[in-house]
Amino acid sequence: MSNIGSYEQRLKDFDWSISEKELGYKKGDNINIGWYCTDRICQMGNGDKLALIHQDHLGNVRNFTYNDIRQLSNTFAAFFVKLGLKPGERICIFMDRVPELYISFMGILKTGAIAQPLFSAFGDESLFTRLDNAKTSAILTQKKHLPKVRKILATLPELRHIIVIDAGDASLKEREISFDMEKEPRVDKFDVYPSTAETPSVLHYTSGTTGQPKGAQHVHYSLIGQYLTAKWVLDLQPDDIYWCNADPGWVTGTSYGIIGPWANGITQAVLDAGFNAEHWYAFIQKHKITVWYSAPTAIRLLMKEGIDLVRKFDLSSLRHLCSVGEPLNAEAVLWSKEAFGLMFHDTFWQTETGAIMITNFPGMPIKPGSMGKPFPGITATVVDPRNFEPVNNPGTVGLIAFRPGWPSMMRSYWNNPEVYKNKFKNGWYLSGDRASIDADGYFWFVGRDDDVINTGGHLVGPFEIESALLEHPAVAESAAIGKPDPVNMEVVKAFVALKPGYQPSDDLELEIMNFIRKKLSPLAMPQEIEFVKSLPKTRSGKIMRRLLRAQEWGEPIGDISTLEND
Ligand code: 6R9
Repeated sequence: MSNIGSYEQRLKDFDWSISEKELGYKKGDNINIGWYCTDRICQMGNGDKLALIHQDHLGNVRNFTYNDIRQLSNTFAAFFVKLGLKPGERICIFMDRVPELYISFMGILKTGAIAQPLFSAFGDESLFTRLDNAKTSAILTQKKHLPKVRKILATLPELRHIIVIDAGDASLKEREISFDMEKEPRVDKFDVYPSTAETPSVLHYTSGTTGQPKGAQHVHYSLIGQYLTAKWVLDLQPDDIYWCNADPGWVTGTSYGIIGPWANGITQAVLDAGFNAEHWYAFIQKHKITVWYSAPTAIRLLMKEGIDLVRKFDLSSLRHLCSVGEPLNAEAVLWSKEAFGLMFHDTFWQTETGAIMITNFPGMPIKPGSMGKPFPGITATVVDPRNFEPVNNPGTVGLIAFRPGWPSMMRSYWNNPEVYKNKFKNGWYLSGDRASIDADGYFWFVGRDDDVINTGGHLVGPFEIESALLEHPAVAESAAIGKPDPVNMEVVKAFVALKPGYQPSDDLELEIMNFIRKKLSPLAMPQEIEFVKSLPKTRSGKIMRRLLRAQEWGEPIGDISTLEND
């Protein structure tokens, strides 16, 4: 039996107080995510339970119990206080996925400071923009990333402390200080900052389509949403071994790679290594992963490696699979059923929403290619872009909109109230994505608003074109964009990366065109297919269609600081 039970019943009875009650929280109480994810689990008698199974890129495994992460996060917190860091100050986490990342995140929250996680793969410029924007006071990092911090230090006067977690004998410079979590005397008791619902917790940067990246500012009350969505959507149960393969530089890696599972007292496994299908399957097999939260880009890379590889491993521990970050094409859902005997459950949400908003719930019939239905307590619709009124017509495409007021919603964009205000129209929060809703209430993703193609006045979403392309056996990845056309304003152009064993050729292009002609309307048919080795993606695995588009139009490419380039 899944945690959510009957979706219909939950919809009827729903109130966020369900989550509050389970967490023992009442309006006006103190609520500190750091305490809830560590101390509370120990108080409930689970101090000896494994909180973190950590595997590094060499295959070394280290285990941490809830009591370990409670004490070690206290140790971090006490150190931050000793340094003079105050509640509300921003402390950046700039580390690979080492245990210190996960544990210091809790330590920061316990002091009332704001955690600012960033991808350790960022170069010095991307790092600078975000530290400068947030006026960050301290940064936690590893020796290997120190040169990037040193390079920008002179222009960051507010950055008082550079905390190096693995300095060893390395000689440190001005403002740098060593802190080795394992060597410090453990702090058993720490007075957790008495944060309340609206106390800021996490500052998560999202890459804007143009200009500066925006920092979505969250609060401790977000826990109410993250806890319950982790329980009902990811279906986390006491004996699960859960794996979220997202880096905490991306919101998925914090909301569901730290807070969600730990607030539920679940054992989670972390693999600090890049994508490699064989290593990933071996990781699932070794740790007997039961629940896996992944992303379409990763799933498509696994598909590219083929099903024979899957068969070399015993993956029978898997019980529930979820996906986020990009539209999950029907073909990928059907493939996962064949490969793992389980369908990936799509989940839709954003840095700004803080938690899952629309999803295929455990036990609910999945319509492959659909994102599913709103989480109970979330009022979701699609609105007409002209008047921001709900379209109320099955199949009509509009802008995905949510009624503000859910617990984990961002409270502002850091230093950017104007852009924040612009996200709201006619009483709705606008996600910036397009979708339609069918007669059964299932949401169908169309594309990001900026990525929609306008051909002769008709709007075509890239997802339907890409989904059709991905059904062809030669196609591993695809991106559809609008390219300039003197008659139709835009026509569709598709970029395609092929699976191993296929070579680009005119014949193959023709064959793919003929294949998709039967699936797409004439308007959505690409005029051109360009074969590429791979597609430009963000560090969170999102295809950067606007980069391909800008190249096609000869326009400036905008902010590409989150571009994956290794
Ligand atoms: C959690 C996260 C948000 C944007 C969002 C949309 C895209 C996310 C999706 C999806 C189609 C899904 N997106 N989930 N598109 N289907 N299931 O990804 O946050 O990095 O802020 O990105 O990602 O375009 O607006 P974030």
